[in-house]
Amino acid sequence: MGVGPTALRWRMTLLTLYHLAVSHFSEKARWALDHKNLEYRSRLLTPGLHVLTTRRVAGSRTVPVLVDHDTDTVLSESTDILHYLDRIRPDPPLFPLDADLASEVVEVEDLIDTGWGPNASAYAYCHLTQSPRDLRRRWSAGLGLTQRGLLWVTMPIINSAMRRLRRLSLASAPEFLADAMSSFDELEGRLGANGGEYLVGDRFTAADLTAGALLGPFVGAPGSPWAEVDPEQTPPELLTMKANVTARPLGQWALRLWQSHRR
Ligand SMILES: N[C@@H](CCC(=O)N[C@@H](CS)C(=O)NCC(=O)O)C(=O)O
Repeated sequence: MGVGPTALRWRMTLLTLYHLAVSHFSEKARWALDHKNLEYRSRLLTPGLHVLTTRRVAGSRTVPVLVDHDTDTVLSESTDILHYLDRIRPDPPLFPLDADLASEVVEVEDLIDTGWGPNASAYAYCHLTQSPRDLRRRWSAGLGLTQRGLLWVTMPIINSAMRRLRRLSLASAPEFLADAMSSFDELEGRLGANGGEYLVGDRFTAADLTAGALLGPFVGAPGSPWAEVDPEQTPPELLTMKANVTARPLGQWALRLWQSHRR
């Protein structure tokens, strides 16, 4: 039996990425893989039900998860994925060779990952979970028919579980926003102090990639999974946040980064 070009390509692909279309941490891993020009097999999961897969594959709850079948490596933290990709494909580097610059990159990346990332997302979901129907429509992007059906059935349970587990409510929203914006201010200060082109040093690093990916949903960058969001089905609070973020130097910078550095 002959082997077609598709089958050949699958057999040569040694990396698999488990991810969610609208997840900004997943975007961080996708951006890194594309930046390194690495081919990978994409496993797009169904939101909520993704845990069944991530627990089985990586013993963890969140996406992204990267598997390198060649070395039997399983990674379930986006930062570990970036470091790993730098090891297996050093060029172009994401972490500088200079030790001082590298530790600054790690520090800024951590600020984005733990400050901006989860708080901005929690703020968005405080509002998005008010309307499970609109959220389901948003989450359906990129999914096949079966996955959409599963989402349709499970959405009410997932929506209320998310609200309970992540303390998402209209009352908790302002605190998440304040925490997100304090990291945003700090990042913007660092960008300005470094000359306005890159967050650390004088070239693109993991810090810039992380900021670009995690700011993606909040600037609605053209070409990103968040570009096509319908303003009619978006809570006004999120439209206001997007307007505020994109009016600021860091938001403008993120939009430029998507144009100049996102393959
Ligand atoms: N520290 C993790 C955070 C990943 C994360 O929070 N992923 C979110 C999507 S953006 C997720 O999987 N949420 C679903 C869940 O918590 O069950 C990383 O850097 O990879």
